[in-house]
Amino acid sequence: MQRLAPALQQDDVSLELISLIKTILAATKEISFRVGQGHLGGLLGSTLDENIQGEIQKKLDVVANELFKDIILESGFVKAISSEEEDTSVAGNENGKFLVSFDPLDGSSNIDVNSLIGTIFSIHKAPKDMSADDPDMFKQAGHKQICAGYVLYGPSTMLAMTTGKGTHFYVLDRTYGGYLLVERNVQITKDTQEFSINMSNQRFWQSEMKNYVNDLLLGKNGVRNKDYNMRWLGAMVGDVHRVLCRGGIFAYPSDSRDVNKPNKLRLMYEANPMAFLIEQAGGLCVTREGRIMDIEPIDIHQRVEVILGSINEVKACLKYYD
Ligand code: AHM
Ligand code: MG
Repeated sequence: MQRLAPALQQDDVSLELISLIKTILAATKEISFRVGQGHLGGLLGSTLDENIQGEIQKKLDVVANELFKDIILESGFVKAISSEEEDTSVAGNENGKFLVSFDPLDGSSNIDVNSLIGTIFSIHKAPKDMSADDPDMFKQAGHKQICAGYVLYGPSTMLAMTTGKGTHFYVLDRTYGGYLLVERNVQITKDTQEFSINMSNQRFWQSEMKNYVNDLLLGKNGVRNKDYNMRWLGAMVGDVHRVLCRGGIFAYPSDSRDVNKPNKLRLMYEANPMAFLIEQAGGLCVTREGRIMDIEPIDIHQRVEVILGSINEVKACLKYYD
């Protein structure tokens, strides 16, 4: 099996970007170890602090964020980072060529129940003419990403990553201490009979999404003429991984639970990196209004509706909004 650096060279990735990716992955190896310690590591449970989004931080959220931030900033490769757990961007090396946005531990509610969690990251080029402490550097659309990926801390620690030449899977080999390529050019099936949505929010959805999901539930007895299965892990990183592996549709639609917060998922470090991975695997990632990666960001922590997965199923869903 191919090691990471040669696999990336095959995709024509620059040596500087390979070095940054290796740095990011060094941090994920450390997080993987801490996650695996579970109760023994003394890091389960919550802190008393809230992040900028008003969510109580788990102890492991904070530790993963500090690890990720420190390792990446110390490398000197990045001009700044932004994170789900940081109020605003954090300046790095003024001459750094890259910007990294990340969710250090996605699926935080799974931490204390020993279920799936992961780290999501997105890399952009740093503008040369802006200062390292200017958060506006991050206001770049998803289609300008040069690399995106996630590491899933599951039964095996897996990396899904793209640099724009297909989406590839790697597994952390603990005997060798690095990630090995296990699947090149992952392709999402065009059709599916599996959907992933938090059904408990159904009464808060707009009528289009209600109608679409109702038709899925009717199965062979309805207009879709096939039966569907449902899965919801409570961790986007796990749900998206399943979609990449065997197809499916994953949606976190806008809802009316809180008028000040119609969307849950964050554009910069959840939706955009997943969109890059999904599109590179032949899938679609959209809101009702269009492609996620074409959204011009206005804020580091902005939230967005997400509908992603198998191309024909996402298109079928969008028809309800016509
Ligand atoms: P987090 O980054 O704080 O863990 O929140 C994001 C997560 C996603 O991973 C997941 O799809 C969603 O929130 C789950 O939401 P819900 O609480 O509705 O199940
Ligand atoms: Mg998250």
